[in-house]
Amino acid sequence: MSDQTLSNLLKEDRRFEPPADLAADANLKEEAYERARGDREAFWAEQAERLSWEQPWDRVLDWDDPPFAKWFVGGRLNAAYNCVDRHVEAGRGDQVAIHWVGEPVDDARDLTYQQLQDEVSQAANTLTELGVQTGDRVAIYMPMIPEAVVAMLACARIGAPHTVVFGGFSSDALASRLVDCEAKAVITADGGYRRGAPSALKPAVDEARAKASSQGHDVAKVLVVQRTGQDVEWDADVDVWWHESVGQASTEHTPEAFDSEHPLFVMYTSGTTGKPKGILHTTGGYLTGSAYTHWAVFDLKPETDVYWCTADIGWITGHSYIVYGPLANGVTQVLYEGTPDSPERGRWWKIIQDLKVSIFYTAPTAIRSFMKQGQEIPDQFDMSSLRVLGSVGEPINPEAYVWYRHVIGKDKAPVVDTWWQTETGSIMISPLPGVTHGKPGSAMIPIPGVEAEVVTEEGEAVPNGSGGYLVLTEPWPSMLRTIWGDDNRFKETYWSRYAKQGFYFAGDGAKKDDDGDLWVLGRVDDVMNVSGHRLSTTEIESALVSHPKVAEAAVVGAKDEDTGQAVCAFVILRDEAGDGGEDIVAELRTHVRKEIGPIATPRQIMVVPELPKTRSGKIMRRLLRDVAENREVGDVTTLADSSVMDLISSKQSGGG
Ligand code: 6R9
Repeated sequence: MSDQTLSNLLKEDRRFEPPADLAADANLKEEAYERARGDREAFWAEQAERLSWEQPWDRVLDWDDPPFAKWFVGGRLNAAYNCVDRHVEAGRGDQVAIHWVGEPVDDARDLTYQQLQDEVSQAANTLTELGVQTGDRVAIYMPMIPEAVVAMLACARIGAPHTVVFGGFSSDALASRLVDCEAKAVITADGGYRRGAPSALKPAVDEARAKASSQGHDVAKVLVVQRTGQDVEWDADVDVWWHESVGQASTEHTPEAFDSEHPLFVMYTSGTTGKPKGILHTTGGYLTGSAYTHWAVFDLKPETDVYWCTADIGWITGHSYIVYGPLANGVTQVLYEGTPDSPERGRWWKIIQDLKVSIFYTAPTAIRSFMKQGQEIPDQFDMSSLRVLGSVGEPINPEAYVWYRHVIGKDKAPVVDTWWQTETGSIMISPLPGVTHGKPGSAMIPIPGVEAEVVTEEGEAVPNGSGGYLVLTEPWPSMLRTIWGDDNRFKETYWSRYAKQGFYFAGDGAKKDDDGDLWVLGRVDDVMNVSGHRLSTTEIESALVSHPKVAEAAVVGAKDEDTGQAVCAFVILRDEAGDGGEDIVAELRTHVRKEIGPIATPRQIMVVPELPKTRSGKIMRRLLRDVAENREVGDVTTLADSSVMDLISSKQSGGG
């Protein structure tokens, strides 16, 4: 890391202590860190006790054949029973499990744990009737409706691993996943609502099924929820309506206990290149990790909290922090179908106000877009119920953190910046809101039970004040078990770089500040090398966003004859900044120079109306690099809005 990079981050000296009331009643206390370190396996066994096991394990961890881990060996449990039935058995059947809020205003529905149990049982019976057996894979391609959660739990209940494909993905993306995991069935809907209009899903399933067939894989059944009532093509041999099958099925279903290492789901995540990786998670360890972290990191009080995670279930955050963690913990939560600003910009804040949400978990990209709209909108709502705020998905820049804490949390609700990945299954690095103080921009320290380090190329821990690669140094229960069908790629991608030390390589760059707290800088491939200096895209973005006229920024390293790579920035201006004035580019270059140093000065700054983002809100820098290097723009199929690149490219040819 360059000295400039480090000194800029170390300039961030705001500190927020945990609120006294939260600290006094915190689920975990300071001592948990030491206790976990003293006997990690005992600590994790204690966390696994949160679940109901039909048969207890006889060994906590089998790490005899690394990197292939087995957790809670010999134990047997059913994930759906743990997320639903046991709460009903404990007398909490009438508690609301899901406050579902549809995008059309007033289209809402509450499901109690009892109702959830009935529907999951019905769906499990239907899947079995359709020929789905334990071990078969089922793809789920759905909008954010309660049936999506029911579908996942029904699969878990019969031991059929699900693979949820984000409802906004193309038929191509769906087809490649159907083929890769050889899905026997697909659960979908006719469509869903987005920005006030019905948008179709079933046609993409029809197309994907045809594409899969042409590649030699036939999907046997497609179960279709009627959500919008739009016309659909119907293949009577394959297609089955949910309301005519699940709706009529028996609500009696006895869950079978499966081995702790039974596959629970496959979640596809894009690698830097090549075909998506099917990340495999198994039952006992994953459920332990998601339940424990949800309880500890959000300081969850299941009896009184109303929790809301705005992720989509097509993303790992939706799996761990909408479905498995929260439901295993028996909380009441909000599930929202639509976009943040439909039909009005204050929609999210109104939901928080009306349902008295106390824990709120979202992504920095959403926070920044609200910042851009201005404080007046959230200020119209009473959000005093909020007590913990979470952030996930990318580094949160200090300005966004402080805005989130101040405007949304009223300086009362702490922000937990949670670092983790599809592969880690659950949160690894985060403050504990009642224990750890907060520093804007830092994910702070590994949670109790997790061991992380920042290391050099050679695998040596870096001293405080230095940067390097983020690794996890000990196995953890919710770790990925492999890449579906590709053990070699699993070893190669995550375990080969530090094979000697046995570290898990996360693919992220990070640094330790002078206190030893961690700052995740983003993917290693987002780290630029300019004239031999390592610069983080995140850090330059953060500097740009700290300028009063800038709402959002994305930075890439473009090939440069002189310096190896050069910094290219794309910025969106705040509404009130208008077009920024004619000197805006010079002004921003000076600003970055001042904030970080001359080495970081962007060679090129383009003012753009939008940035290309994936559906999970990550900026696709690869596409921006294409623009910066004057290449034809590559594959845009995983963008949330593929027209964005046209806007940006036209800007550039227009001399923007
Ligand atoms: C949960 C999720 C994982 C990658 C990860 C990192 C980035 C996620 C972050 C963060 C900095 C945080 N990331 N959370 N970077 N601070 N709090 O996002 O999973 O979609 O697999 O992405 O996201 O780069 O490696 P996934």
